[in-house]
Amino acid sequence: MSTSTAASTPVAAATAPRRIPSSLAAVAGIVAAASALAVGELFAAFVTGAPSPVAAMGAALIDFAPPGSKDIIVGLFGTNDKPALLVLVAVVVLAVGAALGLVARTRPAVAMAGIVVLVGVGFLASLRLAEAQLALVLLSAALQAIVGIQVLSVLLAAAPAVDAAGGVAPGTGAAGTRRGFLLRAGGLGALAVMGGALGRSMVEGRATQVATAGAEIPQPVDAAPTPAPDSSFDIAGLTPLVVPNSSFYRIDTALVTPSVDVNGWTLRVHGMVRNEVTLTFAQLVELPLHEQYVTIACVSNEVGGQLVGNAKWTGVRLTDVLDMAGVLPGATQIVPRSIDDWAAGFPTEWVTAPERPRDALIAVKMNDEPLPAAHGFPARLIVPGLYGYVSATKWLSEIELTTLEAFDAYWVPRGWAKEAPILTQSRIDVPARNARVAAGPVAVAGVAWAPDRGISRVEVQVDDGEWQPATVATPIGPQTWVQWKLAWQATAGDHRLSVRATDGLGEVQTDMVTRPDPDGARGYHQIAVSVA
Ligand SMILES: Nc1nc2c(c(=O)[nH]1)N[C@H]1C(S)=C(S)[C@@H](COP(=O)(O)O)O[C@H]1N2
Ligand SMILES: [Mo]
Repeated sequence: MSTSTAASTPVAAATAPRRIPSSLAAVAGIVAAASALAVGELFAAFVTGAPSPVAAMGAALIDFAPPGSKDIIVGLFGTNDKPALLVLVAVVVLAVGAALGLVARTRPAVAMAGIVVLVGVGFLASLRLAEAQLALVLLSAALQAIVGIQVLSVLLAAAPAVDAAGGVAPGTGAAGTRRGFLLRAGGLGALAVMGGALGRSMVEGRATQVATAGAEIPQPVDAAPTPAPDSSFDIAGLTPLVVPNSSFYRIDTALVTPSVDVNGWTLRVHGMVRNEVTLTFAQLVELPLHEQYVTIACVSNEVGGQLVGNAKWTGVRLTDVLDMAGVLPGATQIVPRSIDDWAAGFPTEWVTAPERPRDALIAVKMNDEPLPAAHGFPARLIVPGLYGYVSATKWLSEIELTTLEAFDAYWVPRGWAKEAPILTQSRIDVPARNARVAAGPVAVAGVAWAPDRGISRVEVQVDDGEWQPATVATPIGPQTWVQWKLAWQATAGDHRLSVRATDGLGEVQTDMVTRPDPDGARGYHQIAVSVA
């Protein structure tokens, strides 16, 4: 009979399992996951109180990361660790989406449940954040799940099915063509990418807008003098004495830069004090404003690294605010916390000891501008001589007086030292590492720092030769770095340059090499140079 082949085909289709090709199923899953992510980002962009699920998952990753992995993240990605982490989270989510697409070929219900679980992870991560409001986070998660499930169903229905032999199974009714599937998947995928990117850029953009608005800051009572001409050298490639805000290093755990409305902002001083004090921004900046140059550094900075910078800071003396509250005897630790609940912690003695008082500032300006959002708007702490993680809280919201035993700052239980004064370090900026230079006089120059002991000497060694004294520029003060330079008579061949500094107390920088954890990297910065 002429119908024999037509009649046999449905039988074959019914016995051999018909499936969507795995590549298309994976694409369907990826597009579904991307759509759910995009909904989450857009929701976060328009509704405060529902944080970005991608950022929330990244934050959870940072928080649950084992000690030392901050180094790995910073090391791998430099100061671009945040975007890289967000990309990593998104890639993992899309990979899970692809897997769910494959599962959906045989067990659609399990795949749909998988999407709910995936959205649920973002939901739980979001709830950990300070700005999260349960109802809004729940609403966002519900929308993400609905959209994810819808997109997956639509794409699966649009995909062509194949029989066991790989041929397209005819007479399957709902199943579509490869072309139709790809058009739908491409369209929905493009929408998801555009929506997600728009949401992301809106979330990031908001942080910078708020920061530039509405902060009236009076003039300081003692303006820091402009550094004298002899405090810096004019050498191409040498780090500027004062680092501009736009190129200042940035380190923090905040995946989304906190955007603080200065009008609602307060600083609360509490704990072991006679009277708790709460100041609005206007009340804070009515107190005498002081100005000083201070070099701050990150404990994660490798020898020769860039996680250190010097700026002019304007702010209220920490001790003025502490005096308003009246610190009780026995309050051995100062714990400054941020609006995103990050905390530093350092000995009260560091800023109050009469024999060595350090002018710690509650800074509101950086290089004559209101603090940039990335550097802690509207107020942060700057404590001369201590690494950032124990002292330099950005987006400051409260200062608690407690004991050293009662509380450990954020990074301490994660494997970093409880007390962390900045180690003496020096760096060669020019010539660049592995540079090729012509024989004859070559300018060697860099920076050296030991806040707040100051730098008394910098020496350079060529290969295994004598240590030669470098010319040190006039320091602005003991709490800032100095530039140094040396005219080197370079001879042909490959050479190694080393640098070492001596602090203001006469102590030579140690050559004992250590890793950054737990209390800062030690050792001399050395570079290779070839001279022709
Ligand atoms: N709120 C908050 N403040 C913070 C941090 C943080 O993670 N959160 N990181 C600290 C660390 S480790 C350093 S080194 C300095 C860096 O300051 P900067 O980004 O302005 O250079 O900020 C400190 N203040
Ligand atoms: Mo740091």
